[in-house]
Amino acid sequence: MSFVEKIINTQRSKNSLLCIGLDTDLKKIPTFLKSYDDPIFEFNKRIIEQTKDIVCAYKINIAFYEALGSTGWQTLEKTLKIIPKEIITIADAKRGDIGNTSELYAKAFFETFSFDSITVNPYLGYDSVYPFINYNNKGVFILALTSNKGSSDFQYLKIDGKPLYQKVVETVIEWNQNLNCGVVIGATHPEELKVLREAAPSLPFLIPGIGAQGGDLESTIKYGCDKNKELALINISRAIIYASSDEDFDIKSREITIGYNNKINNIRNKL
Ligand code: OMP
Repeated sequence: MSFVEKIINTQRSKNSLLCIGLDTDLKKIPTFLKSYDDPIFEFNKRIIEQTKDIVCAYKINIAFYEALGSTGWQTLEKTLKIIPKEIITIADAKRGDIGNTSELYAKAFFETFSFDSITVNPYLGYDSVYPFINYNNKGVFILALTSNKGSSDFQYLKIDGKPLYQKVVETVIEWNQNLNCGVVIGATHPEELKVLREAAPSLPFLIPGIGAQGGDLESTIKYGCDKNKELALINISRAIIYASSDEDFDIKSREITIGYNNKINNIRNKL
């Protein structure tokens, strides 16, 4: 099964385009969890337990784990083990380096940690991305147009009359021989999202920026989905996982997740 087929199967079986971001920060989790040996794992476990039936993916932002040193890597490993196999795991690592280094990054995230997919920065070009896409049953989400303010510094620069982000998307279509590539496009850029979906009708789009960053859900779904109303993975991190700091924070996160899922599916039904 190709990576794109795995996305489609999971989105259909869960009836969900939602990806929860496990950007788990010791400073933000409920205080009562701090008496556990591994508070971050305890937090992730409860969020996963409460949401695994209503999401298609979990995106683990590696920064939040590597900042903790060796214990962070252990927490990451334990978290990955409790995510059901049919759900897509994304290592949000934003890697990319000269070829032999990228080979080891790919080995780290695809073999040592057995993630299904990774985010990759394309700045170093094809030979830096190839080691990831060469794992043909693993997914590679390539940064095209990021959600942050600084996206305007380089990504909008024109090359042969086209913005760089568009050139990236067009190039990823060429790189996608194994049907295992996708692109990252911020929900904060709805007009650009529309143009990019027209240019790339069958690429998976990982779309962060809903919730804390203020992206508009309606236009994100309308413009980000493919013709079958799928293939957009809508990532939400803080607005879901930090829904409450009470003991029942996980129940609250479930309620918020159901709310987002219903809203997304209502918008899809009207497309
Ligand atoms: P929230 O704003 O809390 O929902 O988190 C967004 C998540 O998506 C964080 O893990 C970011 O690192 C990530 N992200 C962006 O916010 N913007 C981007 O353009 C790309 C990413 C990403 O690659 O996931």
